[in-house]
Amino acid sequence: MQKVIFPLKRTLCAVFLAALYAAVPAYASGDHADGHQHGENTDIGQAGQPDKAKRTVTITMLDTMRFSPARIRVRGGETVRFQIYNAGKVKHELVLGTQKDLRAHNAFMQKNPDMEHEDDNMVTVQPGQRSEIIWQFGKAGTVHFACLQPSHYDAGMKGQVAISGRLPHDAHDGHSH
Ligand SMILES: [Cu+2]
Repeated sequence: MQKVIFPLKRTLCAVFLAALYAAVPAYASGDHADGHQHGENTDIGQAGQPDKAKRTVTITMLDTMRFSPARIRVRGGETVRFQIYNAGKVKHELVLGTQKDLRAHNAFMQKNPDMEHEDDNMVTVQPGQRSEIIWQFGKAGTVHFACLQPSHYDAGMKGQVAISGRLPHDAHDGHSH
């Protein structure tokens, strides 16, 4: 894979991301469990283990600035293997995050358009290529995803993962379908 990384910009991005995610645990870890959530899930989950991924979801990136599908449903605690295919002719990304983080990150990316960045919750996919994110979702709520290539997010290249209650075999309330 050809990749040009500008060390300074990459560092800036790493610092920016570290600041972003450092701000999250105050809500996510819940030392003060007051249920104060504003409807925003601050727990986006964590990098998943490949052997725990029972389900594969294919997401296609399109030059119409869309992800297909853009709405995905998972269970709380579920580990999903996302196979992400760029069917377009330009580079796209998929970044998982809270809506607030993605908006902030997007604003930052507009000012630093050459920046390459990578972490467990994101991939950059060249035209015609595919990549993968294995992700374990946390508690019920919504995790957002977006392409942060310049102007793509603003053009609507975004989607949502709706997380429902925990997996049936994790529950102890006898609820089943
Ligand atoms: Cu894009």
